[in-house]
Amino acid sequence: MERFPGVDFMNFDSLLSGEERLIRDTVRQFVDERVKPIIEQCHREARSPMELAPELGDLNLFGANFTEYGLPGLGDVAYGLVMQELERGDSGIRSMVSVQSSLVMYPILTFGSREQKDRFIPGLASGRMIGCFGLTEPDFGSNPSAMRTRARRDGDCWVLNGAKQWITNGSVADVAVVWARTDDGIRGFLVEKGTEGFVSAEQHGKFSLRASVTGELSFQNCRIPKGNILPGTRGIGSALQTLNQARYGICWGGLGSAMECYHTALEYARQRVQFAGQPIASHQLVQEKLAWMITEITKGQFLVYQLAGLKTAGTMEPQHVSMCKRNNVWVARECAKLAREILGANGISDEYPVVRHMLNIESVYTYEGTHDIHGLVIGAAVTGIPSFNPPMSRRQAREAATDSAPAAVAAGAGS
Ligand code: TGC
Ligand code: FAD
Repeated sequence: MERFPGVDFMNFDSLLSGEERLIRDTVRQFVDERVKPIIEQCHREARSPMELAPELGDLNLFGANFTEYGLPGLGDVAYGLVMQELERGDSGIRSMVSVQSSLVMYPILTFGSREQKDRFIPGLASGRMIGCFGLTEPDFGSNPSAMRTRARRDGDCWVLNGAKQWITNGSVADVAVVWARTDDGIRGFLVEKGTEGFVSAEQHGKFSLRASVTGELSFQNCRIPKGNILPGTRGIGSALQTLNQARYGICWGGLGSAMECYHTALEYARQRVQFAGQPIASHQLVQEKLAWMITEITKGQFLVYQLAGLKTAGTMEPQHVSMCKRNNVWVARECAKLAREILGANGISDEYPVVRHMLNIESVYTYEGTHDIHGLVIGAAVTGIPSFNPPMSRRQAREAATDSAPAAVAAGAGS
């Protein structure tokens, strides 16, 4: 069994404590021994290796950065290194852990009642219970604030109507954290598998994240007990606060994917001989590609290390996470492309991990906020001007400043 030696051009390891290195190496070994031998087959069969969930639970990797309920309370660097190593195995494995930890356990621990925590956290931590996070809808991806899913209070119940799409683990989850519009703004709800009026189905035909289950959720007069609202949720901000946690993991995860592609390309280039008995690694054009990859990976490492520092200090802002997610996933995407070129025809074969990472990264580039949406978050932070909505004409802007704006817009007034 080949052991992954790590990618460390500028002695990044010197910044890590002995404990952080130990945690990283434990997960690295798990990935080499338990993920790598099965992952290409899972990818071929479009099968999520859910059998790994209890093993991940036994390694305390679900909710690893929380402290309640005996959870290990890993520091932010150690937690990031866990995500890095898991995503080196496959983005779907990192997704399995980050959805469960950051998108399900975090909102329950942060916004939930004591009863909800007692009921769900131990099962989720052990990997014997699976959770999912339903925010995206068929018509609302980048703009979840406009969601249509509704929850209406009726006696001792909440009644949900609507649909969610592209939900990681959606069709296998025991409990779904679902965001819905109420008379009191957007709130989070816990919807349990088997609840009448709640149906989930697997989405097929994905050419990316094939080793991860993606599902759609539908709610038709689905009645859930009033105690299943997450009482601390207040508007879309609670969902976005939750997303920050998962995006933080992806910032590190992207580096794991990039490292695997870089390492594979370097080894291949050293061994593959073309023209006059020389390895392709001896050619300047190949070296330039490797130099680009290792430079960007190294810059990405120092970027996330600083992000971890801000998170630990409590000064991490959403735009910091956006910069790191946007940059490191883009680096991973470019590294996958360059590695694939270096591998020639072998670059499109699943005998090597590169093409799987190349396909996976398209999802990672899109989910948890697309590359461009994160660019706009950074743009809004530096200019003070949010530009998510298309600019209005001067006339629309004038009308928006008056009370007659809705009527004028409804009447078709425009540029
Ligand atoms: P906006 O008006 O800007 O903000 C509304 C309120 O929320 C606050 N806020 C945040 N709070 C914490 N963290 C953040 N990142 C926040 N961003 C905004 C904001 O301060 C405001 O608070 P208040 O008190 O003033 O009301 O909201 P907007 O509706 O204009 O949205 C902005 C935008 C476009 C950035 C946001 O909608 C966005 O991030 N869109 C991307 C959607 C997204 O990322 N979806 C992910 C779905 S889950 C997923 O993909 C899981 S994949 C998992 C896997 O398999 O790994
Ligand atoms: P759209 O929002 O329709 O965007 C399409 C394009 O338009 C993008 O390029 C985007 O950048 C661009 N665009 C949109 N608005 C603007 C703008 N204002 N300015 C400039 N460009 C813009 N969601 C969940 O809730 N839970 C999950 O567990 C989950 N898991 C997922 C798993 C996978 C494999 C995938 C692929 C997606 C998952 N998602 C999940 C959904 C994901 O978060 C959304 O796909 C993502 O937020 C983008 O939404 P969209 O696909 O509807 O694209």
